Amino acid sequence: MARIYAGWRMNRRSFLASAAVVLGTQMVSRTCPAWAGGRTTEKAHAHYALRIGPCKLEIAPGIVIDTIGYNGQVPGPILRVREGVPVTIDVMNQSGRAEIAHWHGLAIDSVNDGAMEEGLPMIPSGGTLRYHFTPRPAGTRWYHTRATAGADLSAGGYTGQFGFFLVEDRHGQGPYDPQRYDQEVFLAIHHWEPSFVPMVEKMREAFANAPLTSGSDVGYKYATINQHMLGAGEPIRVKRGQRVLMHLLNASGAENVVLGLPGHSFKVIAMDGNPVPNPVTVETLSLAVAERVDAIVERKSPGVWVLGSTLAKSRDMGLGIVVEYAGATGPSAWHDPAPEEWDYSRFGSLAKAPEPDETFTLTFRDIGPMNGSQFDSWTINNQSWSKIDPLRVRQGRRYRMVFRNGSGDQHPMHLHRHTFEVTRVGTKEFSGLRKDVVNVMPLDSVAVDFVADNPGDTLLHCHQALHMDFGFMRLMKYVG
Ligand SMILES: [Cu+2]
Repeated sequence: MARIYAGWRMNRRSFLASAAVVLGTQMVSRTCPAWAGGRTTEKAHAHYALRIGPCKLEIAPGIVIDTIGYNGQVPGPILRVREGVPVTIDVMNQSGRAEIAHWHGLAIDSVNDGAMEEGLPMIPSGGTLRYHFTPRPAGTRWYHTRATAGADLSAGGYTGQFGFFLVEDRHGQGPYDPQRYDQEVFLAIHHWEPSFVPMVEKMREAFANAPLTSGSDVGYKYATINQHMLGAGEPIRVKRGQRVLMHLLNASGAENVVLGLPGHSFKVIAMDGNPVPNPVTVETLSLAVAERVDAIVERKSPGVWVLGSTLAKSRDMGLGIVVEYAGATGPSAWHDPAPEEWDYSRFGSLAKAPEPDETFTLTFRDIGPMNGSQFDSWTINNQSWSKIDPLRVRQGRRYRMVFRNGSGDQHPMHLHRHTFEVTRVGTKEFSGLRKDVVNVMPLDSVAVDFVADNPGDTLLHCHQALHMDFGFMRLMKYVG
């Protein structure tokens, strides 16, 4: 079975180079080399090394991005670990500024989680930090920087510091049954060269080209899937009848996306790495910042197609990748899919979730620019980070958080160190959809339930960098 980062050609030399970096050999590169394939390991490794450093990324002929990546490559190497088997990761910071790496979607302790708000100091430039933890639960997780960018759009989540972190189950499988697919590809989305765009312009543009897919004050010049802009990298090569498991990750700093693939549909089997109760087939996939979708695509329409953004402007920016059937030739084709509303409830179960022991109602508001910033500040119940009271929970109790979006922006809400269950979107109640990020649409409300089962300080925040960095965070503390 092929298991590759789509769009990358793997050869033995580059594979060995990658393996050497992973093992800690000094192979410092200032350019981002062609992706060495996802197979940094065939089985669970006990020890990884990641080097954070500057690199140049040629996303299309003549278009070179200066950024910061892991091990001189973007995306970073796919880390494959096994649930329950301890892993050590040495993170060496050669970026020239303080950094921190976060393991997203894992139920680990506060110190190793990789968030300074939970107590882990930043790694100074020139320093190395050893993380040590036992990964769980199994599923498609990821890792990324948690450095604050603020108004510096060349830092933090705007850089190339992201990669897949796959937690195989205890049998070394998966995270999904390999009988269900013939080929596995990893697709990480990112946007490049951000710049400040006043919100009013974004709104005007959005209304002219529905649906609203961003509420960001940031515009971009380019977008990539893995290392390349649409058409610039190797296509995903498929054969008729193949079932391809796509692991999709929105690793953008501040941009939500909607994707389509003409002539095909996506059977969604997992969200944020957790199998969904109801694997529905859809025409388009919505991925807010930090969300993952694992979907099986059955290859039934021979040709050369674009898997890409449903917005023409975003595809022009590069947001897509070519899918090429064996024997097919010619330019890649795009057709607009029928409009489809992204509805989390379709993937859940109709059974009602148990009542929580306690409910927190959290209202989000935009309070406009503060302290001379060009970017708006954000509040949760009228308080902003860091002057905000923590939520207090007791171990073993079940909690509900009701997110009430009092703004015109979308907010991908992320809870660290826990998996929550989405139990209501708007007026639709459901259960069983386990996630670590949920996107709350403008003026909508969403309820998520979780069991306080992992003591230690825990960060709750919007994953949109411009919101997170301007007040939209709150700590949860275990008490009693
Ligand atoms: Cu937000």
